[in-house]
Amino acid sequence: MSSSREPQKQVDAVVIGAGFSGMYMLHRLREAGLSTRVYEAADGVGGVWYWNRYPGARCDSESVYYNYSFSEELFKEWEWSSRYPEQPEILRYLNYVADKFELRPDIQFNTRVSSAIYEEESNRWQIQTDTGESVSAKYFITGVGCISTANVPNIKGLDSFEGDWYHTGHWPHEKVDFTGKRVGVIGTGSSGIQSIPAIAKEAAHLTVFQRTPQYSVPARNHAYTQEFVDEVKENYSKIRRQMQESAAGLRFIHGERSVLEDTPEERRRVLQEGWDKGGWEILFAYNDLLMNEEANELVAEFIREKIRETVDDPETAEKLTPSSYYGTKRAIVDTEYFETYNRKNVRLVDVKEAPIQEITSKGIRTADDEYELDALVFATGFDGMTGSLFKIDIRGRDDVSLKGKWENGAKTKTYLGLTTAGFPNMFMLTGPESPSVLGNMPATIEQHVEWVTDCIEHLRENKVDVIEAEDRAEEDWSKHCKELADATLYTKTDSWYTGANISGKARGFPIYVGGYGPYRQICDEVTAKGYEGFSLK
Ligand code: N01
Repeated sequence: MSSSREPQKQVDAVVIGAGFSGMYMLHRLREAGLSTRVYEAADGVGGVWYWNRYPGARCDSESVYYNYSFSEELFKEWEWSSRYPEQPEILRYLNYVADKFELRPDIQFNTRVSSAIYEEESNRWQIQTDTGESVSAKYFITGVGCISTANVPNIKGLDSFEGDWYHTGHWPHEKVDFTGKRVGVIGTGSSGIQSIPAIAKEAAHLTVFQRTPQYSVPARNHAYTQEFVDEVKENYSKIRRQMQESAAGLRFIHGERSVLEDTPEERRRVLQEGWDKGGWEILFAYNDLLMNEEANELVAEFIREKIRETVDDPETAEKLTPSSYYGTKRAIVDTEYFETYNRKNVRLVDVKEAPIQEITSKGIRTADDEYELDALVFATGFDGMTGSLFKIDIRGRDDVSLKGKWENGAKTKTYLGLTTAGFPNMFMLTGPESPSVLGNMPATIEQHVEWVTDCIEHLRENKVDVIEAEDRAEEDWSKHCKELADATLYTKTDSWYTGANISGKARGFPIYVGGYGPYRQICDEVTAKGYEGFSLK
């Protein structure tokens, strides 16, 4: 093992992560002529799609848009089977991409980056891995994902549980067989709502431990027709442009009117049409759903009625009915989620009413009952936005750590969500205060990767050694992000977006809510103005 001052390897760029972002970053940097090393903790590519193998895992953005669009050839040769394909198909796609662009030789698997430290004298990043390697790089780029650090809540007694337990975000590679078992699922976010119907079909009995009910709308997944696939492929350029200009990096355009402008009859027609089409149609049907409480309530009530209509037992239906805003947590799309509670082998336990007190050797004890379980599934989410960045000891100028600079998860300060002052030549793909998780991730990733590549090419062509966000630009950007978020209902809801799901994490909203299309424009303007807001030396 070498010391950080005597690196064994010298490369132009180190990238962390071989998911959607790290893979494309590698491809573009290699094309630009940079020697690049990618470090990946897993033994394969795929990022979140490598780890999230739980039953029922599938994408909630439509497959023909939830993929890379940088290569027309790739876009046209890959065939998606359905509107919302399951995780194995998405992982197959990412492996196909890795092979097609011959990415694997520059990815080091089974290797976790433990620290990345900026060295002032050499103006290089010294990177250490958990395998004892040391490498020096001019550019340090994180592609660690926004929701990749699993949150297993600290519930007393987990160690004593005699059955098997799993977290949805770290699912085993081999099939987990729940046949004949009494299974408990804690959590009813996207992961819980996808896995609960699938587990219920296999297990002898399923107990769902719900703390907060969630809105969910049918996905209405279906196989694609050849006609649709042909239409999408023929219109590749147009679709790519539409996605780039849109608010979420998808083909959805927000409705032009307020929910309040429609008569009750017209509103019901619009919402019913959205419900029948499935997916995020309702979320995009109007222009003020996420801004106006009254507008939101009208739409929320429509979904509540659907829950009551779907669930046979009125008491269970009531427990499943949210009272919060719709869409301010990640809007969920499901396949027979509420219907699952009509099965005889499924029971709902409201743990807000009777909180979980401990996990025992035999199951879960709540304030008013005990539930015997053979297996337990934590669908309890992630330490979002900053969790994976903070797992790495990242230090910039004057040995200041990223974690220290941001104090805690919600006090992030970035410029454009791509860079942060005091951390020269470091870029964060889909970092905090970028549109990232509010948009279609592959689209937002492509924009970041392309911006970073253009930036590095500019630096090399102009013999600039250091790029660094200016304090003032960072202050302004963070303030702008906060003002935009505060004008919405997002910040009035407890969620992983706000950091409320992690105990001790301060509350904030480290995501740019101004829309992906407008964000692209801002980034392009910064470039056009000679990297305005950055110091270039
Ligand atoms: O996590 P979540 P997730 N006791 O944080 C509950 C993406 N994703 O993995 O709401 C009891 O949303 C918690 O309860 P509460 C997507 O962006 C996408 O489901 O905090 N319950 C909540 O019900 C998504 O938003 C896809 O009161 C506890 C649940 O656990 C993000 O990942 C699929 C608890 C966590 O919900 C995260 O989704 C899957 C405790 N101590 C995920 N702690 C698709 O593309 C937490 N909970 C479709």
